[in-house]
Amino acid sequence: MLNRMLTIEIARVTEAAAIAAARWRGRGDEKAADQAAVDAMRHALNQIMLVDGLVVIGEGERDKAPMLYIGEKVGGGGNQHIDVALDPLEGTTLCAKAMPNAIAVIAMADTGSLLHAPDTYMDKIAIGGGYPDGVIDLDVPPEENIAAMAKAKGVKPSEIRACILDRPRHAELIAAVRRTGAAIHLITDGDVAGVIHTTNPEDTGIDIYLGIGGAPEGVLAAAALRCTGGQMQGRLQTKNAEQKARAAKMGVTDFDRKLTLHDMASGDVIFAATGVTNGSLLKGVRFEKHWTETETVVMRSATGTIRWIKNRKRVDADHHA
Ligand code: VTB
Repeated sequence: MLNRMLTIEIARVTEAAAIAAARWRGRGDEKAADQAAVDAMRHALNQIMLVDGLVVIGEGERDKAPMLYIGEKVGGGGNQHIDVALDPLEGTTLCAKAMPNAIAVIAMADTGSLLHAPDTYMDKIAIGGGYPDGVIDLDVPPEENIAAMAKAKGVKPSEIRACILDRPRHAELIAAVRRTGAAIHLITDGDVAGVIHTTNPEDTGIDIYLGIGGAPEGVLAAAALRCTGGQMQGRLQTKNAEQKARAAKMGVTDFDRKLTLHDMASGDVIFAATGVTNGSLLKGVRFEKHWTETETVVMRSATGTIRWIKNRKRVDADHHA
């Protein structure tokens, strides 16, 4: 069980990463934005004294990522043992180009309860809460998923709004969804936000997420859906020997398994995201003369609580973390 005090501690972590990244908004330098977010997130994580954490989804493998690599210990060495999945800047390109929906994101969970996803692709399907179990299925054609959802929602298929990453690999998927008459919100990047959008269709205008994106991002999104309710399935895309080897190294044995939400994130989970650029779920960081403002959402699976935290921080405060 996770100490609920972590719900405030976790917000400090994504706030710090988002503020650091936001200074690089619109400057065309993805690497610098990402590095700033990584540094700030790592620093903030290591200030959480109660946590003894292990990064299971991070910036990459140890030999490739100097900081927040998979296997890095984080926290102040306390007795709350947790696994951590993080993406200090999800949507580096969105941030570099000052486009919507770049976020700083992290999930904390009981040790052993997050899928150790390799850095490969994952086929994903997700919807928000309030639908009967099993209404969507990764293994049926998109037309059938849209039809089943529309029926469950009590609307026409043409009233369903899907979100899909705008990639050539999705040409067939996009055509199939269009045949149902559903509307498609194409995104250039940022499918963690894309999946989470399904959990708040009133605000985001998105009912279903479909398509292939990053596997680590899939686990982060699954952690959020564990808290908000909603359904999600995923399947790792390990097309060649190199990708299979990478997955095997992370402990995956059945490469083609259809992963449920609980396969990706089980146990007690806390999730947080802070907006870097403005988006439909979160506002981006605001830098004003005398203060900096952030908007964060913190979710907790144990109680199904979703908190939006607006933080205004005085620029001339005595103490800067
Ligand atoms: C997604 C998205 C990321 O990569 O996972 C996507 O969430 C998938 O990869 O923000 P491709 O870009 O190779 O299609 C990002 O867009 C960038 O990491």
